[in-house]
Amino acid sequence: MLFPQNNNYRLTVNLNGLWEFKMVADDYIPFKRAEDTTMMAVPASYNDLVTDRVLKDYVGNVLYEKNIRLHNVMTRDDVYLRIGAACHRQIVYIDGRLVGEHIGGFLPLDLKITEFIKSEFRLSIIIDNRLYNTSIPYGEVKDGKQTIHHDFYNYSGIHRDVTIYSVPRNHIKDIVIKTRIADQKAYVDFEIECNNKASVSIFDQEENLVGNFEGNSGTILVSNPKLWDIGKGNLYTLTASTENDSYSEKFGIRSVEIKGEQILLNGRPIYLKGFGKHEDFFVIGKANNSAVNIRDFNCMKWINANSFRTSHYPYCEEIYDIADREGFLVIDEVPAVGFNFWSNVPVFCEERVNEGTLNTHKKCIDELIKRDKNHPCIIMLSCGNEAASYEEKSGDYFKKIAEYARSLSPWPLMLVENVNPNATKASEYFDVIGLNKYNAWYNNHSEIHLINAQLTADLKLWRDRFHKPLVLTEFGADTIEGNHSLPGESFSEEFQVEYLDEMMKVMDEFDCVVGEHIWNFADFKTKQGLTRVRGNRKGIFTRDRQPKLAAHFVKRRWEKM
Ligand code: BDP
Repeated sequence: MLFPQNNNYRLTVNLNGLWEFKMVADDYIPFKRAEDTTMMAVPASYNDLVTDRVLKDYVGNVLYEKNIRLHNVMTRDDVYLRIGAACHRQIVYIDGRLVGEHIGGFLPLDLKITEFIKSEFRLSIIIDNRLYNTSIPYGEVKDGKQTIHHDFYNYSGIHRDVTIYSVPRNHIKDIVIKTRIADQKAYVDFEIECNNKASVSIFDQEENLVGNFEGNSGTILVSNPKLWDIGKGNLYTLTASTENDSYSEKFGIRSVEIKGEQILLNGRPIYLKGFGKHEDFFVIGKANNSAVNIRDFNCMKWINANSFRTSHYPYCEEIYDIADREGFLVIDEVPAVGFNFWSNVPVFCEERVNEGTLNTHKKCIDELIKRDKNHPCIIMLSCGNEAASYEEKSGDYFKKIAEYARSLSPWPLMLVENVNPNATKASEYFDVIGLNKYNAWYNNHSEIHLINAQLTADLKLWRDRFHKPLVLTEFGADTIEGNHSLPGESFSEEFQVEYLDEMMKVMDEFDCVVGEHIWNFADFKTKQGLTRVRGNRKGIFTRDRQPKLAAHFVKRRWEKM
């Protein structure tokens, strides 16, 4: 899948802005223009734009509608509609005719609409925010009530750009780029999916031609390559051209391998410093916003972070583009979250996480790889977060997931675990194990003095059973900014510092711990609950991206590392 691009052969039209909007019944079909609509912003979650509970907590279908007029230039070619992401199911109609649908709230819908359009037409998009047992994230709907088992708000609506774009008939459909490095040389293997014959050129950052090739698949040698590395977003551009099309794709030259208990980038062991994040901000909810993205990267650079995990779903393309440019390492995660109910109810069984869930999970991995494959920033694919991996059946489930992902991509695979190391049936199938640890928070609350012995014993077990690299993918304490206490009591800014310090001291003792991702980069919205006062407050930054006390502590630590 290629991101829409403007050039001599391709044209994109952005449809962001105000749309007609209304809640609609499940059997609603937009045969005619909707009446009694209100205005809605795109991209945005609709939940925090309204002042009433009815729409804010709504479970079901909503309609987004707009009249579109296209320039003649567009209607001569093939025309596609792309919705970057909308939670969670999108059904598209043009002038009342069903065009197609896509399930999954965090990856694009990309539909050919050539046969449906005239120069002027009515575009209706129905968005369904319901999550079921065969969805990822996992959810249940009963009597109109949505239950979720994950800890972020079920923001709903169109969250990323809506675009109509034209491409020539017989256009370039996809470009896959893989790089190998040996003896100061790089080999760039590429495949161009196109019925027409392509010529391929590679340019460096200064736009010098460094190599070319005639043909749709091959290898271009780059001598003395400038490697992509942490903090060094050296990017090359591969341009494929045919008799009637052209597409330019950025890529980086770098290698990632897992060796023993280490992750190697360009042959060197690395240590991940950073965060589990969320796409979450005031008013706009889960919508992509370039300004927020830039602020986030600036905060991450300020604090000396080098990496983050896209917990708990694939983020907007733009975020990976920034990471590519800035030399940030990314663990890309699929939304396989909510696979644990924190009770004795079995999760991996016919009625809950089943064959249908497995198929959705695989489809999502497939779509993520198709979308993200050429980003040098991605060093790993995380296939799930905190599943009930102690259940016997989870082993077979995750074995299939890992095999499937490996058949599609060379990325190392991670599973994020929070179970007892002796209990997991799933970790053995993955290259790197992510560990979410909430010592002195959810267990032995506030007893910081227990962290050292407990975490040490735990990490030893993980190391000795698996001999794989371990990344502390989550550890954190809810902290209300401005709440101070001496000595630190839980929820105070002092406590967060002491807690992190104690956890990090233990991590420093283990060579197999190759990364620390604090939970979370910033405070974020969750469903309402007794332990959530205005959401999850484990952020090192507040929701409006200002540092808590711990941010200064972490900044000093990471500066030295
Ligand atoms: C973990 C989840 C994460 C939560 C976090 C917490 O992976 O999504 O937000 O705990 O409770 O269980 O803060």
